Amino acid sequence: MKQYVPAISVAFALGISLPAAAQFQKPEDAIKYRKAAFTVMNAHFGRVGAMVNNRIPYDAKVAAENAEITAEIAKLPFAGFGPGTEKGDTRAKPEIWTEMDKFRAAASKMQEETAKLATAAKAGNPETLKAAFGDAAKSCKACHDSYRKE
Ligand code: ASC
Repeated sequence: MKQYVPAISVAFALGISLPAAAQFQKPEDAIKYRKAAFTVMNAHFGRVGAMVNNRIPYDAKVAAENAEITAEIAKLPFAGFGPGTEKGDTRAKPEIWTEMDKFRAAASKMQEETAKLATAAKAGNPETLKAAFGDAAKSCKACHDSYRKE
């Protein structure tokens, strides 16, 4: 029998930083929460990507705002991967829960890279931003390749 454990204790157990206490009534709520966080992160990271790839004009202020939001939101989704949240409306692979240390390491790496992205964006140099964006995107992809279904 799987037992549902509130996100806050899971986050502490995993050593993942929670900027604010997220709490879920049911596993389905945790799944919705983590997906919502990834969706918001994608919108802001994508905005930075559009600049880096010259799809929209480079604007240092807009880049810095969006990179900052990306780095903040990056702290959120992993609270939603507690025990009991393996099944449901999710593309998360079961390996997440059998390789939780590796998953946690990949999550931390992405959090580090998005923090570096925010720092790079503040520096106001598009070339520096581009390099940091590439590193951050790699850290997203690494996790998707191992832990997300198509
Ligand atoms: C994005 C986004 C991702 C990553 C990934 C990088 O903009 O939504 O999931 O970049 O595609 O390879």
